[in-house]
Amino acid sequence: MTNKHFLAAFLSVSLFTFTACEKEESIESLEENIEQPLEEDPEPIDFFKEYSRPTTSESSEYISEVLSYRPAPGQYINKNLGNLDSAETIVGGKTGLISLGAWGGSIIFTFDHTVMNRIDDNDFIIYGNAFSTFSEPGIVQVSFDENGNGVADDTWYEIAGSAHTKTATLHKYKTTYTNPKSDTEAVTWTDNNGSNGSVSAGTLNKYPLFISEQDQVIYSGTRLFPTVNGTGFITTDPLEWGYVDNYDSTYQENGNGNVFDIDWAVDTDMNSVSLKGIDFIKVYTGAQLELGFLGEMSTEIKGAADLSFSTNEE
Ligand SMILES: [Ca+2]
Ligand SMILES: [Ca+2]
Ligand SMILES: [Ca+2]
Repeated sequence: MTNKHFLAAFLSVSLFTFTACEKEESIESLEENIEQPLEEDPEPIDFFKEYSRPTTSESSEYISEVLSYRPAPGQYINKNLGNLDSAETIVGGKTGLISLGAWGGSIIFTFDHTVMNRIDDNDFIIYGNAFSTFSEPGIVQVSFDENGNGVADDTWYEIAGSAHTKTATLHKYKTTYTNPKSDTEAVTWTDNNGSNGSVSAGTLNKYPLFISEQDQVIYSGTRLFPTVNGTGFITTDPLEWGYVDNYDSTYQENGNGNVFDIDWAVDTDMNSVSLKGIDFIKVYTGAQLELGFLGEMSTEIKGAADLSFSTNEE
């Protein structure tokens, strides 16, 4: 091979290598171009867009259905104020009445649409039977039907009212009620805080009929400690805001109801959560108190409404 030939061969090899490299690079950059859209995060599923139920001209501002009624022991729960028929009276208006019994007794209801979280505004109202000297605060939880199955089996978020940050308030609280298997005996309870007590009001008390075959029932949630005054003539002080059946500062002007902002919802560790709207509302009695002849402190509900329907708001 002459020097000339060698040079020519060397150049052609180099040229080939160079071209090959260039080709490789261009294949790589092509691949990059192809892969790029795949590397991006897939569009996250907007569960709210997917599953929220919009309001239509047929929609009602009031409760459309009671999904669950699980009262705690109490004087009314197996009587006129405590059966499923009375639970149904809170549907479609605000003149029904249902009693939830002692601490932890609950009801879950829904509307025929998703209740939207209005910006910087209250979103729904729950009507109770409190009066100025007598409040029986109930705690509210809200939930969005995030799996779209129409069932309240999704994450619950509690509305953290004014008393939720008080030191006396017990979070992640649990109470076990034991079935006395007798209509005339008090229903005893123990809690996860080492306390115990009973729900008793003469012969009126009964263990919830819906679990009359069950030896025990456990309820969990947050326990509030409202102030009770007097022994004979008993009065109870309202909590500041954020509870049902509670004579707070706007209760009367709101037509005997308590207003709620979905923005008050928190997770189980009391961190604020952001919800666009909710499908299910749960209310449970927030206190465990014996009030002499009045019996147990028990939250009552007369109905609930979506505030976005109100035309004459202040
Ligand atoms: Ca709101
Ligand atoms: Ca669901
Ligand atoms: Ca009441």
